[in-house]
Amino acid sequence: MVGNGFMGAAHSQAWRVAGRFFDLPRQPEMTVVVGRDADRAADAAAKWGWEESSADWREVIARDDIDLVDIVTPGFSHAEIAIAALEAGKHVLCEKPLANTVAEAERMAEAARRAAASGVYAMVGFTYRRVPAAALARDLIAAGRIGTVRQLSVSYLQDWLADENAPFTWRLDKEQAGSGALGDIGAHAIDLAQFITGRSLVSVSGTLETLVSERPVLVEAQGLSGTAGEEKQTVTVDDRALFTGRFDDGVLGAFEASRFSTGRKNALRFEVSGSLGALSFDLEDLNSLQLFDATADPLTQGFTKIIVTEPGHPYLDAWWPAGHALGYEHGFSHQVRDLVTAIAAGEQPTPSFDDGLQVQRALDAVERSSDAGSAWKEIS
Ligand code: 4PW
Repeated sequence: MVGNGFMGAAHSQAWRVAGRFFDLPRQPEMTVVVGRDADRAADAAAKWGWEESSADWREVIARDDIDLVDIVTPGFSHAEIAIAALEAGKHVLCEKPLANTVAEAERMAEAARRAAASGVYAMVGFTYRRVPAAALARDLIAAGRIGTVRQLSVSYLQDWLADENAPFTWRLDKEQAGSGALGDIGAHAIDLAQFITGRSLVSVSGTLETLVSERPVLVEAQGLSGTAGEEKQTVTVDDRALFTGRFDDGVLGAFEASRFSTGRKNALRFEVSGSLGALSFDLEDLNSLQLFDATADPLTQGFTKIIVTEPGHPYLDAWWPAGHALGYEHGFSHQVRDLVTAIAAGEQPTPSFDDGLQVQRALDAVERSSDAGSAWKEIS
């Protein structure tokens, strides 16, 4: 695993746990964790259970005992590491968004296509597809349970930047992160919308805005934020992204991504309305999915809260008895399960780098639209 921040912790837990709950065709071995700072990497190895640590990802990628490289670094380094790993014959799991630019994502997708021809696979980490309630929503929509999809809205709302004295972290730096709320969490909204509906966005119209343009420097990182210093640094990304998107079947979707939504901690939400019903989900209540059945008796109909913890629900067979809830971290274990299962079967895992590239193009189209006064832009 290359990277040892917050996402590194989440991925480490998944690599450790997945094979102990799911019956995997191959058992992951947590060989080396890589970090720029050797001491921090060594601490991460000891804390999260990696056999070794290193400060040199190139040396690690060249090793014969490494089969897969998991990239959990900021976006600016994804392309270089992923392409080198694929060319060295290693499978790759890469955090989202796939890259910082469309050009980088195109090179990554091309490298992934070449590698797949010899049975080496790449996957991008849109983890929320693997939240059981989201996977159930996809199944219900595909089965026609809400009829023809007519409209949807997807928002990803957080508030960790609402305090204007919250420090400047890499997620606020265009050079390192590519974009702000748009790529960091809006990318999840786009992927999830496409995943649950089985449709692709083809054009967008959007607006980006930066609400706080200077922040205190970071002294010590912790989770998404950290402790602030005295000096100031300029924010170079968007704080909030609002856009509408047209899908390939003509449906219009509404999207919002913000890290200024006071009181919303990690609210990835969707509501899909169809001719026979509707579905509604909120990641802050992730063990449930709301279903409205428009064909039911009007006197008793209403949104029904499905508790998504039954053994027959997606991914639930490996976990606890019904009603014993899952958390944020389980999506990462499900991701490991699906990735390892696909690799062992010699199949392309999803979402692929081509899927990641398509999301990257959508992000780019939103930026181009915002620059052009919200003009509609094709995703190409
Ligand atoms: O990918 C996203 C992040 O960059 C996450 O899912 C949540 O928001 C957690 O960290 C940020």
